[in-house]
Amino acid sequence: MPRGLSSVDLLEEAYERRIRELVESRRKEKKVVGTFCLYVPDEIIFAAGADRVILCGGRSDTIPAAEEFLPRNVCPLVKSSFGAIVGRDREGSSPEGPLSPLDNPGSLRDPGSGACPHFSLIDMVVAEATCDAKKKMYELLEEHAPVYVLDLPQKPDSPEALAYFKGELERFRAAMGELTGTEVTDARLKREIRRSNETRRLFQRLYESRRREPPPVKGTDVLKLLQKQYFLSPEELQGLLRSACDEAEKAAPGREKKPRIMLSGCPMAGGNTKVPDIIEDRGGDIVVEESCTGTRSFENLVDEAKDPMTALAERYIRIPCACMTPNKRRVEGILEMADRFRVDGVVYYTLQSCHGYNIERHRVQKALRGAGIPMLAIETDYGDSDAEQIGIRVEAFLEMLA
Ligand code: BJ8
Repeated sequence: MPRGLSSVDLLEEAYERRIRELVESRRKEKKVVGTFCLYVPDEIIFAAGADRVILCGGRSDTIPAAEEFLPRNVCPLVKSSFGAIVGRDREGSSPEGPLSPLDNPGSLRDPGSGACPHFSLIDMVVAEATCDAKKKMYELLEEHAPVYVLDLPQKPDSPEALAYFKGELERFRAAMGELTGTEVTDARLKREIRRSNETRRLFQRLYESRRREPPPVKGTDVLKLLQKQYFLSPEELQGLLRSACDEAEKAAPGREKKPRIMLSGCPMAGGNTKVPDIIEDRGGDIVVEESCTGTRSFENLVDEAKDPMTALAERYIRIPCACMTPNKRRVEGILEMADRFRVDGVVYYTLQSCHGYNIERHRVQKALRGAGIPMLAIETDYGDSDAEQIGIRVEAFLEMLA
């Protein structure tokens, strides 16, 4: 049976340290930006001397506040994120404990937007033009913080796409320099590219260990590292990843053979572990996650030998998000990973009202069927009302694979 990673136990401590560090940074007037998506290159933010936290919400208790502004049939990730920002009077109501780990970080900023501890620390939201729900939510967010929107080509494979995206990244580079007063030079970018590539290599090393049969680590532990990666400083994250890799590589081989599962689909923001918990509780081994809280966050390094802006544009435009069209490289990637991780079955996970990933399910299913790999589709939200029913379906799927 895969062991729990003891490195994961250090995550909470690291997270608290990070919040204190950000509060301190703010006191010293260091700029902090909040992001919601992998298409925003960290390298440019860090090269400008700013800090970055991700603002994606994975909890259900912030959704009612959002529904005062957003239609109910918007995806839970958008509602949870927005609700955490506009939420009022809900402090301490989370099953995970108080919303703010510090006494009152909200006092550093607009106290009316204090439900999300990260939001109270940021100077600017760096948004991106991905799905409609996010794009329109960002417009409402402008009432709470300055918002910069990074545009993206919608057809990443078209001949003009790369040049357009590179131009957008140049504009973003200038905007970040203006925010912090630090010029984003090529030398600073190259240093940050090397640092981010190192983090990507460590994730790749950790995933490499999961190819073993049976895998040496629990998928839910790896997911926690993936979820918290966007809150930690690069140094703190790299330290945790190194010890996780060492632990995984030294772990004694387990004996129990369980169905090897790939999770594929929507990201699972911090606080959202419902489906992976069910899969592992019911007897599956999650060995790889094809999502933005998975391989999409670290696959493909930035080419360190090239001009940094070209190399960044080339790497980031290849992220196979379902917001893009066509998105063949996502399907190809799923098949390649299913083979490399010797996957027995795929759990295709989507959030309700996420049209991109829900519609793309058809293509993924067809490709997997062609490769003889069974797939179970689960469309859900952040609530627990369907947990039992999902459990029954997952159990039947795992029995079929065993
Ligand atoms: S690169 S997956 S992080 S956009 S789940 S809000 S797509 S309706 S989160 Fe994403 Fe960037 Fe793409 Fe990754 Fe919309 Fe779907 Fe909701 Fe989503």
